[in-house]
Amino acid sequence: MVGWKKPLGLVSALVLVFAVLVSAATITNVEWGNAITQPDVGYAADIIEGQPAVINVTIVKRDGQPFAPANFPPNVTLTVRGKFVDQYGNALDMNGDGVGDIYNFTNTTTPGLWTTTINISNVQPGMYTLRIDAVATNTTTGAVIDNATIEEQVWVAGGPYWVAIADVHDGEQVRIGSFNFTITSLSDVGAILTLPNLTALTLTDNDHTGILAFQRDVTGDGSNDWLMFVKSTGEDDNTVYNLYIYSKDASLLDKFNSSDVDFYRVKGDRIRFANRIFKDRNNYKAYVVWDNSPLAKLGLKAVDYYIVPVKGHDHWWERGAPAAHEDIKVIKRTTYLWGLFGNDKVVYEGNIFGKNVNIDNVINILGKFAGNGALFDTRSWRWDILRGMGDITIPNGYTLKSRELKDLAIDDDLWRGFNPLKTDKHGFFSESVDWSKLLGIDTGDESES
Ligand SMILES: [Ca+2]
Ligand SMILES: [Ca+2]
Ligand SMILES: [Ca+2]
Repeated sequence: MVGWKKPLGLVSALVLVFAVLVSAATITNVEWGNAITQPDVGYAADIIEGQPAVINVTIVKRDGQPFAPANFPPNVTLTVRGKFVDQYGNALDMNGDGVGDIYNFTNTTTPGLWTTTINISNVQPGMYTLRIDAVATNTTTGAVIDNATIEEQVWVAGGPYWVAIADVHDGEQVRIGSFNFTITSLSDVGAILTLPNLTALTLTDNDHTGILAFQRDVTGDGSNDWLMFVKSTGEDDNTVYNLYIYSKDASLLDKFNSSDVDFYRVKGDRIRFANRIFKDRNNYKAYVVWDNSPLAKLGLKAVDYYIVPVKGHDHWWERGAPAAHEDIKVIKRTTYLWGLFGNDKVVYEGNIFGKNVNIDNVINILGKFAGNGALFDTRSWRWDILRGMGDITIPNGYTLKSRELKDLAIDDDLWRGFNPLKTDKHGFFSESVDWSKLLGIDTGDESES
């Protein structure tokens, strides 16, 4: 008798484990059609209100077969439903009619593949949780015989055009076309804004989303646009707020005009050049921080810096949720005796959006502004940073020069001693930077955007 106990115990344990493993159906894959960005590690799917998005889910039943009517007895009905949920699991109203919305999936001709289209309108942009439930019910007994659930994070964008302004804070004035306001205070508690007519607008984060939102028509087309302060984590793990403005009006991107460029004198002898363009559609702009010290003027020794945006969509991308990417390179060019000796050195390479990048304690570069447009393409949809701007801070004793990136190659005024794009070798200058490649001049393999 004793001898039977152990094997029986083992068998029942195995049965239990097996039962747990196969107890429910599984949603094995969620695929988005025409989401503006696809979900990826660390990034949510990104959809736009007013633009229908397709969701395809692949579901297998508990025995591993496709979750399809043909694989169930005739008295079993299958339902697959999606809904955006609040913290209690209730369906949210995603089209402004006051009623929570359920999206019914239909099964396709591929067994186990279910599809639906969701249309969102009149919702505050932000992160939402989409819950999808697949249920197999015995219609005779009413019993659920199989089920699967999955939750997906989805960023809902408030329009196909938007701008992100990094790291806004108290005391800052924001200007968008004819609309402007001052950020009187901004913190976890909420924001107080001073509008043009000196009325105060108070925003609170009652729903604890880290988003403070309000609506105004900032583009002047008669339709409201969304303005949102989104809490984020800065370079030093500090709390920063990025301002997002969403619109269905393409003119939004042009409301941030470079003619609004500001110069500020900051601490000591430093000067900040605000809102300088790095990228405007397919035009990229480079900046030269030109040494004006007495030694440099005499041609004895000069240290100049070249701030070069890296061309291509791979370097100017945006993922909807708070994540923009703007790549630059900074080359330090040291020249002696009018360029007879010297060297080039890459001193920074990477993203500047939302960062205040310190170069040699000489220059600070903050990627401040990303103007995005949704590109609807038959092959892929994506956000493109159409316009990228930033603040460049340099010391007194330097001059900031700017040129179209392509003109660096032809403009000798921007080079001390000699133009390395025209001359391979000069005196004892040690070549360490491939300028042509850097500027995308001679290689045919640059990705275009
Ligand atoms: Ca509704
Ligand atoms: Ca909120
Ligand atoms: Ca508008």
